[in-house]
Parts: sequence; C-alpha cells; structure tokens
Amino acid sequence: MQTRPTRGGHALILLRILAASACFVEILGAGAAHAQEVTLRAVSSFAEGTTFSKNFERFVQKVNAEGKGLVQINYIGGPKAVPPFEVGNAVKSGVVDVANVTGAFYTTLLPEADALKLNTISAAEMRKNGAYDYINKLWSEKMNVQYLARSMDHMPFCLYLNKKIDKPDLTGLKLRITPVYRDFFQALGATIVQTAPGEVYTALDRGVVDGYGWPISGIFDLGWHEKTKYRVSACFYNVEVGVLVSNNAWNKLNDKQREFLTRMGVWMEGLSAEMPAHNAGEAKRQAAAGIQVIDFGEQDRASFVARAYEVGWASAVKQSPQHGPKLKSLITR
Ligand code: 173
Repeated sequence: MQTRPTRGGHALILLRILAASACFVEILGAGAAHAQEVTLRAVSSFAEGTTFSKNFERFVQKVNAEGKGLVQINYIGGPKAVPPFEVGNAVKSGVVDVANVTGAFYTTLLPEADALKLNTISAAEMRKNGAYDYINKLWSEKMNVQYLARSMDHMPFCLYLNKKIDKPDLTGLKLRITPVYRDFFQALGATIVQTAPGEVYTALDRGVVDGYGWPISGIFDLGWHEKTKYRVSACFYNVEVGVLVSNNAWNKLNDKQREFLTRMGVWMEGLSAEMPAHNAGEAKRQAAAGIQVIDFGEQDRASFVARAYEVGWASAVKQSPQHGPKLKSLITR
C-alpha cells in the first residue's frame, strides 16, 4: 500500500520507492492537515478483461474515479502477475493489498472458503443476516483478510464434456476440476485432475481430460469452445468470486476510507443482477458455437443438482465441523 499527501512533498520520494515493494503508510508530520490518499495494489486470479475479472475491474475504475484524495487502486493484473492458486497467499501475507479471487483457489489456507459457492440467499441478505460478519471474522482470523465484497454471484457452475453420457454417472471420465467440483464429480464416479484455468485449453487439446467443470459463462474467453462438444443442462452451485483486502492494508485505513471501499464493494455486488440475462446469452452463444446440451430428463436433472448440494455441504461440514454448519445456516434458506 502506498500513501501520499494530496499536496506535494518531494521528501517522501524515498518512502514511495520503499512502498513500491511493501505495504507501507507514510505518516505525515504531526499536526499536518493534509488528507492522505492511499494506493492499494491489486491482483485478480482471473485473466485481465475476462468474465471473472470484469466486475472487479469496474469496481477498480469506480474507486479510482470517485476515490481521488482518499483511496486509489493500482491494478497490477491477472495470473501473469500472481498464479491463481498463489493469490490467497499473496493477500494473506500482504504482498498485495487487494485480490479478486474465488474461495476454491485458497482452500489450503482456509478450507471454509469453498463453501461460499453453496449460498442460496443474496449478498444483500447476507449483509443483513450476520453472514458477512461471520465470514469477515473467520476470514480475518484465519486468512488475515477482510472479505470486502462479492464480485460474482447469481451464476451456476456446469459440466462440459467431450464424451456423451445419458445419465448422471461419470464413471470412466477424467475431468478437470478445482475444489469447486472435486467431491461432486468424484461422488459420481469420475477421475479428476486439478488445473488452473490457464491450463484447460491444453488439457482439452491433448485429450488429457474428457471434460471440465466451469461456470455457464467464460468458455469463450480462452477459446475452450473450440474444444468442447457438450454441456450438461443441469448446472449447480453459485459462482463465488470475492474481493479480499489484506488486514495489513485494512488496519491502516481510516474510517472514511473503509466506508468508501465498503460502499464501492456493495455497488459492485449490485452488478450481479446483470447475471441471469448474461447467463442466458452465454448458453445461446454456446449453442451457436455447436456445443450440444445433454439433458438427463426431469428426474435425473433434479437428482444431479440435489446430489451436488448434498455432497457440497457434506464436504464443507467435514472440512470444518466447527464452521460448516454455521455457514450453512447463514447462507442458505
Ligand atoms: O473452475 C474453476 O477454475 C473455478 O473454480 C472457478 C471459480 C469461480 C469462477 C470461475 C472458475
């Protein structure tokens, strides 16, 4: 984190250089009435300009437009800056101040994080019913971060395949996963291989996997539609991507700066209202690209989704007997 007085101060140049490599606050001389502008360094666990960075990037733009003299965000970029599964570490340790990252990418640091995909109530409701307070306390204690706001919500995950199946049985299929899909796909008999998003295209191209888990949106970002034949019509869970702020940075902000960032975060959460229409558009675009829908029929469709949630919560509770059940009561109806 870099801070600078809104008015001059060349004596602070050395401090700025130091701040370029570490989270740092310049304290102005006693009694100085300068306002402080803080610059936070941010990364995304998804490639710049792609689906799961977009809402976050709109948030960054808005913060920078409205936060002059208060808070600015220096957006360093996507996985080229920090590999997706390292982003959690980077924000926990304060190497970066802000991260746009899904819980599935930092389960090694916080096993509870992946459970946020199981929410069935809105972020607005979660702010009201105490869920956010609970999440923030847990994330703060175990991860050294604030869970500022959700950058993605109201979008399901799906199963994409290159081999046709006609019922919810994944026996004999080798599927690309992250923790989001691991236990569910395994429960249905699949063999699994975990990869970062950046490795999916090559895995499909080489035939290393027969399919992959991914949200309903985003397969065009990295060209996977060229290597995808089918999508199972029954999708499941709810994509969670969140904006985390390192406590190292957060603790140095004043109330006004915290309130401003929180307000911007709530604004960003409002963007997820666009998702249902966006999701429908993506499904159409997939059909136009020749991706066929596999429909199990009404009964198996319902049991496929029910099984996803059953397995999802069972593993969340197993991972965290202490917090799993409480999270379930707070983020579902
Ligand atoms: O499939 C994934 O890489 C994954 O876990 C994920 C999570 C949120 C948004 C997009 C992908």
